[in-house]
Amino acid sequence: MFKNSSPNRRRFLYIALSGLAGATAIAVGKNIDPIYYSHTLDNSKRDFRVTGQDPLKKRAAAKGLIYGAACGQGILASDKNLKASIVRECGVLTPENELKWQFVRPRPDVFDFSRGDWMASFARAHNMLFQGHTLVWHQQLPEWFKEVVNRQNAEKFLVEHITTVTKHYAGQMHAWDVVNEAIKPKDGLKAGLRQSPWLKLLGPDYIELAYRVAAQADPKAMLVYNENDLEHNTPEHEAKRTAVLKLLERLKSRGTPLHALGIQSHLLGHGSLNPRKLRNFLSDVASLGLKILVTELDVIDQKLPSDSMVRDRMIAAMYEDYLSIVLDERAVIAVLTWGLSDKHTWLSMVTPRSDGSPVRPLPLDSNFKPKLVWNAIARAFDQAPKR
Ligand code: 9MR
Repeated sequence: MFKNSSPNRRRFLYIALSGLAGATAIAVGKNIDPIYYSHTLDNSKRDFRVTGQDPLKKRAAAKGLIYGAACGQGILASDKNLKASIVRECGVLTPENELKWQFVRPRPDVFDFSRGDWMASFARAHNMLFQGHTLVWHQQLPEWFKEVVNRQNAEKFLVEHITTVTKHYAGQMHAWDVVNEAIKPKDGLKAGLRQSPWLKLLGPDYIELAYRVAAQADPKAMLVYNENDLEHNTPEHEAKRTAVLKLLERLKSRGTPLHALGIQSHLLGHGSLNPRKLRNFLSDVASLGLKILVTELDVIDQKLPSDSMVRDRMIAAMYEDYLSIVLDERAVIAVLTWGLSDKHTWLSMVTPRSDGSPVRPLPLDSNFKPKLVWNAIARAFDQAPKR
Protein backbone atom coordinates (compact mmCIF):
# COMPACT_ATOMS: atom_id res chain seq x y z
CA MET A 1 0.00 0.00 0.00
CA PHE A 2 2.87 2.39 0.75
CA LYS A 3 5.28 0.98 -1.85
CA ASN A 4 6.36 4.35 -3.20
CA SER A 5 6.54 6.24 0.03
CA SER A 6 9.83 6.94 1.78
CA PRO A 7 10.48 5.32 5.17
CA ASN A 8 10.12 8.76 6.71
CA ARG A 9 6.82 9.36 5.07
CA ARG A 10 5.69 5.89 6.02
CA ARG A 11 6.71 6.54 9.57
CA PHE A 12 4.06 9.25 9.72
CA LEU A 13 1.27 7.27 8.16
CA TYR A 14 -0.83 6.05 10.98
CA ILE A 15 -4.07 4.21 10.69
CA ALA A 16 -6.52 4.11 13.48
CA LEU A 17 -7.18 0.52 14.40
CA SER A 18 -9.62 1.15 17.18
CA GLY A 19 -12.26 -1.03 15.62
CA LEU A 20 -9.77 -3.55 14.22
CA ALA A 21 -7.07 -4.72 16.54
CA GLY A 22 -7.67 -2.58 19.58
CA ALA A 23 -4.50 -0.54 19.22
CA THR A 24 -5.05 3.20 19.06
CA ALA A 25 -2.56 4.04 16.40
CA ILE A 26 0.01 2.14 14.50
CA ALA A 27 2.71 3.13 12.05
CA VAL A 28 2.53 0.98 8.96
CA GLY A 29 5.04 0.27 6.26
CA LYS A 30 7.01 -2.55 4.72
CA ASN A 31 10.34 -2.24 6.43
CA ILE A 32 9.46 -0.71 9.73
CA ASP A 33 7.98 -2.26 12.82
CA PRO A 34 4.42 -1.37 13.67
CA ILE A 35 4.61 1.07 16.56
CA TYR A 36 1.78 1.85 18.97
CA TYR A 37 1.35 5.49 19.97
CA SER A 38 -1.55 5.17 22.37
CA HIS A 39 -1.82 8.93 22.91
CA THR A 40 -1.46 10.35 19.40
CA LEU A 41 -4.93 10.09 17.98
CA ASP A 42 -8.24 11.36 19.17
CA ASN A 43 -9.56 8.00 20.27
CA SER A 44 -12.97 9.25 21.29
CA LYS A 45 -14.52 6.38 19.32
CA ARG A 46 -12.47 3.63 20.89
CA ASP A 47 -14.59 1.05 22.62
CA PHE A 48 -13.69 0.47 26.26
CA ARG A 49 -16.85 -1.40 27.17
CA VAL A 50 -16.61 -4.50 29.32
CA THR A 51 -19.07 -7.29 29.91
CA GLY A 52 -20.28 -8.15 33.39
CA GLN A 53 -19.32 -6.83 36.82
CA ASP A 54 -16.58 -9.25 37.82
CA PRO A 55 -13.65 -7.70 39.69
CA LEU A 56 -10.19 -7.71 38.15
CA LYS A 57 -8.91 -10.61 40.27
CA LYS A 58 -11.73 -12.83 39.00
CA ARG A 59 -11.18 -11.91 35.35
CA ALA A 60 -7.46 -12.57 35.78
CA ALA A 61 -8.03 -15.89 37.53
CA ALA A 62 -10.30 -17.04 34.69
CA LYS A 63 -7.17 -16.91 32.49
CA GLY A 64 -4.81 -18.46 35.03
CA LEU A 65 -3.44 -15.00 35.87
CA ILE A 66 -3.05 -13.15 39.17
CA TYR A 67 -4.02 -9.49 39.55
CA GLY A 68 -3.10 -7.32 42.50
CA ALA A 69 -1.57 -4.07 43.70
CA ALA A 70 1.08 -2.46 45.85
CA CYS A 71 -0.04 -0.51 48.84
CA GLY A 72 1.32 1.19 51.97
CA GLN A 73 0.46 -0.29 55.37
CA GLY A 74 -0.51 3.06 56.93
CA ILE A 75 -3.06 3.96 54.27
CA LEU A 76 -4.42 0.42 54.09
CA ALA A 77 -5.02 0.42 57.85
CA SER A 78 -6.65 3.86 57.87
CA ASP A 79 -8.57 4.18 54.60
CA LYS A 80 -11.71 2.03 54.65
CA ASN A 81 -12.46 2.66 51.00
CA LEU A 82 -9.01 1.55 49.97
CA LYS A 83 -9.31 -1.54 52.13
CA ALA A 84 -12.65 -2.50 50.55
CA SER A 85 -11.34 -1.86 47.03
CA ILE A 86 -8.19 -3.91 47.58
CA VAL A 87 -10.21 -6.78 49.00
CA ARG A 88 -12.64 -6.63 46.08
CA GLU A 89 -10.16 -6.32 43.23
CA CYS A 90 -6.88 -7.94 44.29
CA GLY A 91 -5.62 -11.50 44.38
CA VAL A 92 -2.13 -10.44 45.49
CA LEU A 93 -0.84 -7.66 47.72
CA THR A 94 2.67 -6.25 47.89
CA PRO A 95 4.03 -3.75 50.43
CA GLU A 96 5.08 -0.56 48.63
CA ASN A 97 7.87 0.32 51.08
CA GLU A 98 7.51 -1.66 54.30
CA LEU A 99 9.99 -4.45 53.53
CA LYS A 100 12.75 -2.24 52.17
CA TRP A 101 15.93 -1.94 54.26
CA GLN A 102 15.02 1.59 55.40
CA PHE A 103 11.90 0.37 57.19
CA VAL A 104 12.59 -3.24 58.03
CA ARG A 105 16.07 -2.60 59.43
CA PRO A 106 16.04 0.68 61.38
CA ARG A 107 19.36 -0.16 63.08
CA PRO A 108 22.13 -2.59 62.12
CA ASP A 109 21.03 -5.10 64.75
CA VAL A 110 17.26 -4.43 64.74
CA PHE A 111 14.66 -5.84 62.34
CA ASP A 112 11.16 -4.37 62.48
CA PHE A 113 8.59 -6.63 60.86
CA SER A 114 5.54 -4.98 62.43
CA ARG A 115 4.22 -3.29 59.26
CA GLY A 116 5.07 -6.20 57.01
CA ASP A 117 3.44 -8.67 59.40
CA TRP A 118 0.28 -6.57 59.52
CA MET A 119 0.09 -6.69 55.73
CA ALA A 120 0.86 -10.41 55.56
CA SER A 121 -2.00 -11.18 57.94
CA PHE A 122 -4.31 -8.78 56.06
CA ALA A 123 -3.53 -10.65 52.85
CA ARG A 124 -4.10 -14.01 54.52
CA ALA A 125 -7.37 -12.90 56.11
CA HIS A 126 -8.68 -11.85 52.71
CA ASN A 127 -7.44 -14.81 50.70
CA MET A 128 -4.78 -12.84 48.88
CA LEU A 129 -1.27 -13.88 48.00
CA PHE A 130 1.53 -11.81 49.52
CA GLN A 131 4.54 -10.70 47.47
CA GLY A 132 7.82 -9.43 48.94
CA HIS A 133 9.52 -6.23 47.75
CA THR A 134 12.59 -5.95 47.91
CA LEU A 135 15.78 -7.44 49.40
CA VAL A 136 18.61 -5.82 47.42
CA TRP A 137 18.24 -2.31 45.99
CA HIS A 138 20.42 0.78 45.65
CA GLN A 139 17.68 3.03 47.09
CA GLN A 140 15.93 3.29 50.45
CA LEU A 141 18.91 2.04 52.42
CA PRO A 142 18.89 3.24 56.05
CA GLU A 143 20.93 6.27 57.20
CA TRP A 144 23.32 4.04 59.14
CA PHE A 145 24.20 1.96 56.07
CA LYS A 146 26.96 4.27 54.78
CA GLU A 147 28.63 4.56 58.17
CA VAL A 148 28.49 0.88 59.06
CA VAL A 149 28.74 -1.24 55.91
CA ASN A 150 32.13 -1.57 54.19
CA ARG A 151 33.94 -3.99 51.88
CA GLN A 152 34.96 -6.20 54.78
CA ASN A 153 31.51 -6.72 56.28
CA ALA A 154 29.15 -6.16 53.28
CA GLU A 155 28.74 -9.86 52.50
CA LYS A 156 27.92 -10.63 56.12
CA PHE A 157 25.27 -7.85 56.15
CA LEU A 158 23.73 -8.95 52.86
CA VAL A 159 23.57 -12.64 53.77
CA GLU A 160 22.25 -11.89 57.25
CA HIS A 161 19.63 -9.51 55.89
CA ILE A 162 18.29 -11.82 53.19
CA THR A 163 18.32 -14.83 55.50
CA THR A 164 16.53 -13.05 58.34
CA VAL A 165 13.85 -11.40 56.20
CA THR A 166 13.08 -14.34 53.91
CA LYS A 167 13.07 -16.82 56.82
CA HIS A 168 10.67 -14.57 58.72
CA TYR A 169 8.15 -14.80 55.85
CA ALA A 170 9.01 -18.32 54.66
CA GLY A 171 5.83 -20.15 53.70
CA GLN A 172 3.88 -16.87 53.49
CA MET A 173 5.45 -15.33 50.39
CA HIS A 174 4.15 -16.16 46.96
CA ALA A 175 7.15 -14.41 45.39
CA TRP A 176 10.10 -12.20 46.37
CA ASP A 177 11.64 -9.37 44.37
CA VAL A 178 15.13 -10.39 45.43
CA VAL A 179 17.29 -7.98 43.43
CA ASN A 180 15.79 -4.76 42.11
CA GLU A 181 17.15 -2.57 39.28
CA ALA A 182 20.72 -3.88 39.05
CA ILE A 183 21.10 -2.92 35.38
CA LYS A 184 21.67 0.60 34.01
CA PRO A 185 23.67 0.62 30.75
CA LYS A 186 23.91 4.44 30.95
CA ASP A 187 26.33 4.09 33.87
CA GLY A 188 28.83 2.74 31.34
CA LEU A 189 30.01 -0.24 33.40
CA LYS A 190 30.74 -3.78 32.24
CA ALA A 191 27.65 -5.89 31.43
CA GLY A 192 25.46 -2.81 31.83
CA LEU A 193 25.56 -3.09 35.60
CA ARG A 194 24.31 -0.19 37.68
CA GLN A 195 26.77 1.75 39.78
CA SER A 196 25.11 0.67 43.04
CA PRO A 197 26.48 0.49 46.59
CA TRP A 198 26.20 -3.31 46.37
CA LEU A 199 28.33 -3.45 43.23
CA LYS A 200 30.94 -1.18 44.80
CA LEU A 201 31.04 -3.21 47.99
CA LEU A 202 30.85 -6.76 46.62
CA GLY A 203 31.45 -6.73 42.86
CA PRO A 204 29.08 -8.27 40.27
CA ASP A 205 28.63 -11.57 42.12
CA TYR A 206 26.34 -9.95 44.69
CA ILE A 207 23.39 -10.73 42.41
CA GLU A 208 23.93 -14.48 42.25
CA LEU A 209 24.73 -14.59 45.96
CA ALA A 210 21.42 -12.90 46.81
CA TYR A 211 19.40 -15.58 44.97
CA ARG A 212 21.33 -18.46 46.51
CA VAL A 213 20.82 -17.12 50.02
CA ALA A 214 17.11 -16.40 49.44
CA ALA A 215 16.49 -19.88 48.00
CA GLN A 216 18.10 -21.49 51.00
CA ALA A 217 16.04 -19.51 53.50
CA ASP A 218 12.72 -19.81 51.65
CA PRO A 219 12.82 -22.66 49.14
CA LYS A 220 9.13 -22.25 48.23
CA ALA A 221 8.94 -18.60 47.15
CA MET A 222 9.21 -17.64 43.49
CA LEU A 223 12.43 -15.63 43.24
CA VAL A 224 12.11 -12.65 40.93
CA TYR A 225 14.64 -10.31 39.32
CA ASN A 226 12.80 -6.97 39.11
CA GLU A 227 13.72 -4.21 36.63
CA ASN A 228 12.45 -0.86 35.30
CA ASP A 229 12.63 0.86 31.90
CA LEU A 230 12.20 -2.24 29.76
CA GLU A 231 8.93 -1.47 28.01
CA HIS A 232 9.18 1.41 25.57
CA ASN A 233 10.46 1.78 22.03
CA THR A 234 13.54 3.88 22.86
CA PRO A 235 17.27 3.13 22.47
CA GLU A 236 17.62 3.37 26.25
CA HIS A 237 14.97 0.74 26.91
CA GLU A 238 16.34 -1.43 24.09
CA ALA A 239 19.83 -1.32 25.64
CA LYS A 240 18.33 -2.30 28.96
CA ARG A 241 16.39 -5.21 27.47
CA THR A 242 19.62 -6.49 25.91
CA ALA A 243 21.64 -6.16 29.12
CA VAL A 244 18.89 -7.71 31.28
CA LEU A 245 18.57 -10.67 28.95
CA LYS A 246 22.34 -11.23 29.16
CA LEU A 247 22.22 -11.06 32.94
CA LEU A 248 19.37 -13.58 33.09
CA GLU A 249 21.16 -15.90 30.65
CA ARG A 250 24.30 -15.75 32.75
CA LEU A 251 22.46 -16.39 36.02
CA LYS A 252 20.54 -19.33 34.55
CA SER A 253 23.66 -20.84 32.94
CA ARG A 254 25.27 -20.85 36.38
CA GLY A 255 22.32 -22.66 37.92
CA THR A 256 21.23 -19.67 40.02
CA PRO A 257 17.84 -20.27 41.72
CA LEU A 258 16.04 -17.52 39.81
CA HIS A 259 12.47 -18.17 38.72
CA ALA A 260 11.01 -15.05 37.16
CA LEU A 261 11.58 -11.61 35.67
CA GLY A 262 9.55 -8.69 37.00
CA ILE A 263 8.95 -5.95 34.43
CA GLN A 264 7.98 -2.93 36.47
CA SER A 265 6.01 -1.14 33.74
CA HIS A 266 5.90 2.46 34.94
CA LEU A 267 4.75 3.46 31.46
CA LEU A 268 4.98 6.92 29.93
CA GLY A 269 1.56 7.96 28.67
CA HIS A 270 3.29 9.86 25.85
CA GLY A 271 5.68 6.97 25.11
CA SER A 272 5.47 4.41 22.32
CA LEU A 273 5.50 0.63 22.18
CA ASN A 274 7.11 -1.65 19.65
CA PRO A 275 5.06 -4.85 19.85
CA ARG A 276 7.59 -6.93 17.92
CA LYS A 277 10.55 -5.98 20.10
CA LEU A 278 8.58 -6.32 23.31
CA ARG A 279 7.18 -9.74 22.35
CA ASN A 280 10.61 -10.97 21.24
CA PHE A 281 12.13 -9.87 24.52
CA LEU A 282 9.45 -11.62 26.57
CA SER A 283 9.72 -14.76 24.50
CA ASP A 284 13.55 -14.77 24.92
CA VAL A 285 13.06 -14.48 28.68
CA ALA A 286 10.47 -17.27 28.65
CA SER A 287 12.80 -19.52 26.67
CA LEU A 288 15.21 -19.42 29.62
CA GLY A 289 12.53 -21.21 31.61
CA LEU A 290 11.56 -18.06 33.50
CA LYS A 291 8.07 -16.81 34.36
CA ILE A 292 7.31 -13.10 33.92
CA LEU A 293 5.39 -10.76 36.21
CA VAL A 294 4.24 -7.22 35.49
CA THR A 295 5.14 -5.88 38.91
CA GLU A 296 4.52 -2.10 39.13
CA LEU A 297 2.15 -1.04 36.36
CA ASP A 298 0.96 2.57 36.14
CA VAL A 299 0.90 5.27 33.46
CA ILE A 300 2.64 8.63 33.90
CA ASP A 301 0.25 11.29 32.55
CA GLN A 302 2.46 14.34 33.11
CA LYS A 303 2.65 15.23 29.42
CA LEU A 304 -0.92 14.32 28.47
CA PRO A 305 -3.73 16.87 27.94
CA SER A 306 -5.49 18.65 30.82
CA ASP A 307 -9.00 17.50 29.96
CA SER A 308 -9.44 14.52 32.24
CA MET A 309 -11.82 12.70 29.89
CA VAL A 310 -9.42 12.96 26.97
CA ARG A 311 -6.53 12.07 29.26
CA ASP A 312 -8.30 9.04 30.74
CA ARG A 313 -8.89 7.62 27.28
CA MET A 314 -5.21 7.99 26.40
CA ILE A 315 -4.09 6.38 29.65
CA ALA A 316 -6.58 3.54 29.24
CA ALA A 317 -5.44 3.05 25.64
CA MET A 318 -1.84 2.70 26.82
CA TYR A 319 -2.89 0.16 29.45
CA GLU A 320 -4.86 -1.97 27.02
CA ASP A 321 -2.33 -1.74 24.18
CA TYR A 322 0.50 -2.66 26.54
CA LEU A 323 -1.29 -5.50 28.31
CA SER A 324 -2.57 -6.98 25.07
CA ILE A 325 1.03 -7.29 23.85
CA VAL A 326 2.44 -8.57 27.12
CA LEU A 327 -0.34 -11.05 27.93
CA ASP A 328 0.18 -12.70 24.56
CA GLU A 329 3.23 -14.27 26.16
CA ARG A 330 2.04 -17.20 28.22
CA ALA A 331 5.00 -17.04 30.59
CA VAL A 332 3.39 -13.88 32.00
CA ILE A 333 1.55 -15.02 35.12
CA ALA A 334 0.73 -11.86 37.08
CA VAL A 335 -0.11 -8.18 36.74
CA LEU A 336 0.32 -5.84 39.71
CA THR A 337 -0.45 -2.13 39.54
CA TRP A 338 1.62 0.24 41.72
CA GLY A 339 -1.36 1.31 43.78
CA LEU A 340 -5.06 0.91 43.04
CA SER A 341 -6.63 4.36 43.40
CA ASP A 342 -5.41 7.76 42.19
CA LYS A 343 -5.85 8.92 45.80
CA HIS A 344 -2.62 7.18 46.78
CA THR A 345 0.08 7.15 44.13
CA TRP A 346 3.82 7.86 44.25
CA LEU A 347 3.37 9.78 40.97
CA SER A 348 1.56 12.68 42.70
CA MET A 349 4.92 13.60 44.20
CA VAL A 350 7.31 12.44 41.51
CA THR A 351 5.61 13.50 38.26
CA PRO A 352 3.05 16.19 39.16
CA ARG A 353 1.33 17.98 36.29
CA SER A 354 2.21 21.56 35.37
CA ASP A 355 -1.51 22.49 35.15
CA GLY A 356 -1.89 21.53 38.82
CA SER A 357 -4.56 18.91 38.13
CA PRO A 358 -4.16 15.59 39.98
CA VAL A 359 -2.45 12.71 38.19
CA ARG A 360 -4.71 9.82 37.10
CA PRO A 361 -2.42 6.80 36.65
CA LEU A 362 -4.42 3.96 38.27
CA PRO A 363 -7.59 1.85 37.79
CA LEU A 364 -9.77 3.66 40.36
CA ASP A 365 -10.23 7.42 40.69
CA SER A 366 -9.58 9.28 43.94
CA ASN A 367 -13.14 8.44 45.08
CA PHE A 368 -12.49 4.74 44.41
CA LYS A 369 -14.76 4.63 41.36
CA PRO A 370 -13.49 2.50 38.45
CA LYS A 371 -12.14 4.57 35.53
CA LEU A 372 -11.50 3.60 31.92
CA VAL A 373 -8.16 2.18 33.10
CA TRP A 374 -10.14 -0.41 35.05
CA ASN A 375 -12.08 -1.25 31.86
CA ALA A 376 -8.84 -1.45 29.89
CA ILE A 377 -7.32 -3.95 32.32
CA ALA A 378 -10.57 -5.95 32.44
CA ARG A 379 -10.68 -6.06 28.64
CA ALA A 380 -7.05 -7.16 28.40
CA PHE A 381 -7.68 -9.98 30.89
CA ASP A 382 -10.90 -11.00 29.13
CA GLN A 383 -9.08 -11.18 25.79
CA ALA A 384 -5.89 -12.83 27.08
CA PRO A 385 -5.12 -16.42 26.12
CA LYS A 386 -5.55 -18.90 28.95
CA ARG A 387 -2.43 -20.10 30.82
O1 9MR B 1 6.34 3.85 45.57
C1 9MR B 1 7.56 3.96 46.26
C2 9MR B 1 7.66 5.33 46.91
O2 9MR B 1 6.70 5.45 47.93
C3 9MR B 1 9.07 5.55 47.46
O3 9MR B 1 9.18 6.88 47.96
C4 9MR B 1 10.07 5.31 46.34
C5 9MR B 1 11.50 5.53 46.78
O4 9MR B 1 12.32 5.54 45.66
O5 9MR B 1 9.93 3.98 45.87
C6 9MR B 1 8.70 3.76 45.27
O6 9MR B 1 8.63 2.45 44.76
C7 9MR B 1 9.60 2.10 43.77
C8 9MR B 1 9.79 0.61 43.85
O7 9MR B 1 10.16 0.26 45.15
C9 9MR B 1 10.85 0.13 42.86
N1 9MR B 1 10.52 0.55 41.51
C10 9MR B 1 10.24 1.97 41.36
C11 9MR B 1 9.14 2.38 42.33
C12 9MR B 1 8.77 3.81 42.10
O8 9MR B 1 9.87 4.63 42.39
